Amino acid sequence: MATGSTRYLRYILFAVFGIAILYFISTSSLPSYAQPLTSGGKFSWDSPSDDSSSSKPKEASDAVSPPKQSSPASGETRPLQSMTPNITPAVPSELSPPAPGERVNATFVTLARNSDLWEIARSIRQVEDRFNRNYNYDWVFLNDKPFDDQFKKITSSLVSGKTHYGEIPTEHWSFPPWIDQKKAEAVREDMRRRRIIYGDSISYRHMCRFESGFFFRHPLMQQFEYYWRVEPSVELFCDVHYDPFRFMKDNKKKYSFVLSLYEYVETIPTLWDSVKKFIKAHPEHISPDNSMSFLSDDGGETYNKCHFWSNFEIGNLDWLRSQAYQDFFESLDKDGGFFYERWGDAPVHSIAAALLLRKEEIHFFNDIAYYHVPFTHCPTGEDLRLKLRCHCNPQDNFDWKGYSCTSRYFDLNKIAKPEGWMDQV
Ligand SMILES: Nc1nc2c(ncn2[C@@H]2O[C@H](COP(=O)(O)OP(=O)(O)OP(=O)(O)O)[C@@H](O)[C@H]2O)c(=O)[nH]1
Ligand SMILES: [Mg+2]
Repeated sequence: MATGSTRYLRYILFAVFGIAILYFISTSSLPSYAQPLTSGGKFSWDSPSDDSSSSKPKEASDAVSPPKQSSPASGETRPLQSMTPNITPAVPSELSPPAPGERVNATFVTLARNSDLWEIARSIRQVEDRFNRNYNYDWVFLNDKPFDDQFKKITSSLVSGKTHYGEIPTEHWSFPPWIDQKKAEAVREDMRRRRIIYGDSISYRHMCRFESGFFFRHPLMQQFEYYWRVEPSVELFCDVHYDPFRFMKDNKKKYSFVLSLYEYVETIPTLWDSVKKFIKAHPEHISPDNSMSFLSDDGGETYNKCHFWSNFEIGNLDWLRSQAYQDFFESLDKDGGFFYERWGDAPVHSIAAALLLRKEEIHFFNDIAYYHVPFTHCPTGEDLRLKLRCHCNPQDNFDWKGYSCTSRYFDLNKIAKPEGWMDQV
């Protein structure tokens, strides 16, 4: 019996000893800075007070560098030991302070469907982060159907200025009475067979006609003088460090672009005939200092298909509402090419800008870095890209590639191309 109890006592002693060893190993293997966490104390930036903390791993001390502002607000210097971090997350209660200077009477404008919500949200976020959070310009959203509450809720939370939501009147988003519906349908069927992009789409045609002739006439747009068009899924790669609307106004610019290219010929076979008809009928609207050589290589006989890419535009609304532009649009619209072919708003705006405006009224924004699938405008010039904190790859810049018309624009305006352009050809 006595031998038995000695054995039990020995087992118990071994067990206690084992547990004590395990406890010792487990606690001593924790780094010293973790002690307060495991002991239930509060997390602290306390500085090492003795030599034992010099065993603190390097990475950890780098990762948790103390806050820069170590003095209390009163200006007293607290002992290092009592420095604790402010671990309560700061509530971002304020927007960035507005940039100084007077605002222009201008707005962003977006045509979108409710289903475009998350794609336009991405665009807005970029425009706000790179520019508008400091300028707080309004944003007009237009749709052929009513915007739903979700669309309004999300977009209004993202825009720092006021948001406006408008429905497009039916007359601006339907077949005009002079269009032969049977003929238009046959064209769509033919384009579908020939696999022309958007060739069989009715809504795409309404969209192009609306952007060509009506968005600037919408009641919500009437109050504004300048617009900046933003489409879903676009990107801005650099800070916009000044107000482009102010630039446009102060320099009497009417139209601007960042990307230019050649139009897909199958979509505009008779557009130039229609333009020539307009030029003949309204010579009074053609600017004496126009940019015809951007559009044509033979003095206006044929169209070279060059156009400014209109998914990005900053422009003057009064110009689009002018008699000259109205006559231009109406003349083209009567010829029916929006439905009998698939005329895009990009060549329509571009041809108007090139013919009705003086050369210096058109501006190329090298410093606004932009992407709309599949093309990128990344500013030429490393100094500029660094200064504007750009995150685009200069190799992606489309400006000086063979399918861009921007080089032609520089040549006709006798503007020196930015340094480094040759490396991107
Ligand atoms: N409300 C509304 N907006 C539309 C409709 N179709 C296109 N849009 C908008 O019109 C703009 C152009 O349409 P996208 O689908 O982006 O056309 P895209 O593919 O960029 O066209 P390309 O520039 O020719 O390549 C975008 O802002 C769209 O949100 C439509 O049926 N209804
Ligand atoms: Mg688009």
